Amino acid sequence: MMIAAYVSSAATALALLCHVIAAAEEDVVVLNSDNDQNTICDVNPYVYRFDCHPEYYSSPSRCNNRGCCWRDTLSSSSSSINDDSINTIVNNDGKSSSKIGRPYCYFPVNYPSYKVTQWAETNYGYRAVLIKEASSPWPNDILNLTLYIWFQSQTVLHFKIVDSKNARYEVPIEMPKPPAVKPSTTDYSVEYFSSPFGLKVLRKSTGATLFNSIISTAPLIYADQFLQISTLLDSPWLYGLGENYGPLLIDATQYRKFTFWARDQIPIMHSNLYGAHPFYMNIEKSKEAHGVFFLNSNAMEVDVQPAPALTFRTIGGVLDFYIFTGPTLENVVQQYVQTIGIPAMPPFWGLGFHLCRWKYNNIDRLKTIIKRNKDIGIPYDVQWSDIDYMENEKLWTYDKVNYNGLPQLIDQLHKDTMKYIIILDPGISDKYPGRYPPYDRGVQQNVFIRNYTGHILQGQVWPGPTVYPDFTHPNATSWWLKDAEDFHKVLPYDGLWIDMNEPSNFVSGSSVGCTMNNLDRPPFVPAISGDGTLEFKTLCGSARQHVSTHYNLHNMYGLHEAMATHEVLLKIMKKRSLSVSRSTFPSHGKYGQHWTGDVRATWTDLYYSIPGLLNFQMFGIPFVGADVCGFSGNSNEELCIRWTQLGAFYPFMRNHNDGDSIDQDPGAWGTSAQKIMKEAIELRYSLLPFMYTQFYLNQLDGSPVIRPLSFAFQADVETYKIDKQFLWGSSLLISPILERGKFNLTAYFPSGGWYDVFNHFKLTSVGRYYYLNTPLNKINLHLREGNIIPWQQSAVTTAKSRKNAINLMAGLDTKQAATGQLFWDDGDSLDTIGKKLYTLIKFTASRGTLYGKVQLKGYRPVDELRLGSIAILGVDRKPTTLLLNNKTKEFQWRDDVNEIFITNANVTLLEEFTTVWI
Ligand code: MIG
Repeated sequence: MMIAAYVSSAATALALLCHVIAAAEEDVVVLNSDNDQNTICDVNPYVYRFDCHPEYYSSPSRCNNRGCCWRDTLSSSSSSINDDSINTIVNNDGKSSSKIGRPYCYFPVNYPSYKVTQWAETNYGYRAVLIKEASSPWPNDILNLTLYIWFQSQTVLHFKIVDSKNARYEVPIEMPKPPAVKPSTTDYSVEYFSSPFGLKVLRKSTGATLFNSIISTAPLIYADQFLQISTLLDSPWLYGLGENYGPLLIDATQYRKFTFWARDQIPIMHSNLYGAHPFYMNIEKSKEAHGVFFLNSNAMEVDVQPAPALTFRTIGGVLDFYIFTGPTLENVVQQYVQTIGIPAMPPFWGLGFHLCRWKYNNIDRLKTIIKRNKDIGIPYDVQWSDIDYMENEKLWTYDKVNYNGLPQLIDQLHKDTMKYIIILDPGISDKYPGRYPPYDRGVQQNVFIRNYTGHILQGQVWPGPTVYPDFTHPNATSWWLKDAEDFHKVLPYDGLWIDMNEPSNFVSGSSVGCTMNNLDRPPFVPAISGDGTLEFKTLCGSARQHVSTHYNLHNMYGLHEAMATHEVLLKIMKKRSLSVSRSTFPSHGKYGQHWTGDVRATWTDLYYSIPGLLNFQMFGIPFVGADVCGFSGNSNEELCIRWTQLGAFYPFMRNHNDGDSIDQDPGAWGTSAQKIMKEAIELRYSLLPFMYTQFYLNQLDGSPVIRPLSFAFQADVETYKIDKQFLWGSSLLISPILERGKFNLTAYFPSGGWYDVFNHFKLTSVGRYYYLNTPLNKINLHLREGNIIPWQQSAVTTAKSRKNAINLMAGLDTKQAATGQLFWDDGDSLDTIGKKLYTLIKFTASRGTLYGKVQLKGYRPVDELRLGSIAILGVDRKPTTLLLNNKTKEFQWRDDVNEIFITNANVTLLEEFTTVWI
């Protein structure tokens, strides 16, 4: 492969490469070094043209002023890569679109850039000095940089490029600083190019590219408010770069721009959404995988182009990267999640069914809805209240007129072993000074965000004029706690829902607008949605928070609110709880959960909910769901049925919709729809022991709880793009219907045996698509051979279903073997894993036996963990005798599917048990 890298003199460059291996000769295209405009602009194939004018309105003269090359026609020597030959599209209204094509204005080779003047080995890795002589076209260029490279572990490399002279803003989250390891022990090696500076990280075993900025046509730019670095990818297969709406696989044979700026934005394609997660994974040509995390919280964009390459372009902070070597996708996620933080363990009840809507408007309506769903026996753990429970939308109040009797209703829910969650918005009304303690105390304790002039910034949200807590302020958590505690005595909620925390603002910037300073009018704004300003529908960048400016901290507003909320909930509940947030940032999973916001009640949104949730598995927020049946617009019976069937497999299942659409709770539909929805939710409840065990596994190493097929079948390229099916753990395959009027499906089955969970027939695939008949009441669910699933009968709440016997379904593989496990604790105590207050049972089937071994017996409930039925699927021949714990036990045999079925083993799982069939 050709890489457009350029050296004016290969010999000088090589002389500087003292401690590291030189970039391999064959990677370097040495062009003529005369500075002839045509030669240096002759960048071919054109996929190596990197955008030199990412702002709106590029033109030949603007391009020329930057010393860049302008070509608006295809070069004759272009490759055949599909290209729509357009520059950043400028819409009629002058707004940019993030759909991009080949740039017209691009960097020539030999564009002024940094030179490595020192390269030193240190006890943690390397330290280098990068110097540049000429300034870039962006103001306040920083000419003297220091590069640090830390060999953090065998699989994690960390590098950072900072201003050598002045400290700059860095993301204030806690990152592990493990002692460095010896270069000889790492999976990666590092190379650099000295002029122009470029850094390359390779996989030692294969030479695959993990990071490579040695690109002569993509100079490093490091100005105060414009920092850019490009990297070549090993292959066009990409995952990540969220929060986004679209397919799972990002195809880097196409041009694409991703933007990162937390925004109250209905999920649509090519737009920045509620959260920012600058993390991607790249599956290499050899099918191994690595990940790259850009630790930066400023507004940014990432260009994808078919070199294939990525360009990170941010407007603040420093360049701070982590590289994870995998080599499996699963390993990459584990390494990333362990770096940003293992998620909070959810309470067991959180896995139950949640019901919500905006504008029940009064308690009678709320009671009616609760009743009609309970009356038809919907398993139902959690009722939520949206903003209409509040008095004039004021935080920490409830409407004593329309919701008269709400505390009593919550008591009743609790008696019925249900839970209750309320919404909170960050905006605090400033309309009632002297009469509204959350505001008055907030002013006293100085916790509100201030504007540039030092006055409290006023915006506008539901209650009208509002001010915004600065959750980075040292007083903020205790201020938040006081109201949360007092209010909990009034309305004993069990969890909190933190909405609007991008933060959202109905007036842009503030009620008096923003300034014209460089934080509100930076020299460059990424192609974010809205009117091209940072403050659109949020606060001014120039606003001041305790730790830094809002310009720097904006993307972390939701994270900081979640941190405070998590702490508050711990203090009040002294148990596990939920704080479900709309805006998120890396490390959020440690403090809370997420839902994907205002999805529409459409089939398209039903589909994209899958890649959406799969992405958050990679971002370390495994407890995530989309609003079942859709949030905005009227749902309809068929859509709501299919959404409930899919939602039954979301880690977080909540039916919620907006105030102006028709009712969509299960009880709202016709009786046959109700029945199908009930069956879907019952199926979910019956599988919760298995799902809960996935959350335990997530605690151990950050593994996802649901997975794309590619995670379990990385050798099979066909799986890379599959995002209409997914796995629970790595053993249950969900193949939902995602289209209207469709009653059959072609679903992919990776190579191996798959048992239909309902009829127990085995499908043996060589890795191809199969046709599945799927009438309206059917869910396609397959158990991968070699796995044992614990499950139990559903009940109306998880508190009740937890008491039911644990049943086992074992799908034997061709060697008559299978394994599985069950994690069990009381469901909501803190740190049961650390304190060993749990029970873990491993199940093994092998050559005519199936047994359970207790690994740890830290939780010994008297009324739980009885072993009920056992189904053993795919047994090679009909046994004559079956022994359970050495005693003959009656069993049934199904000849058509070769299945042993024991109706009720009736032994405790707290002791070892053995089944033998002869
Ligand atoms: O401006 O609280 O995403 O779930 O129902 C809308 C009302 C505010 C947005 C949330 C949605 C919630 C709604 N909220």
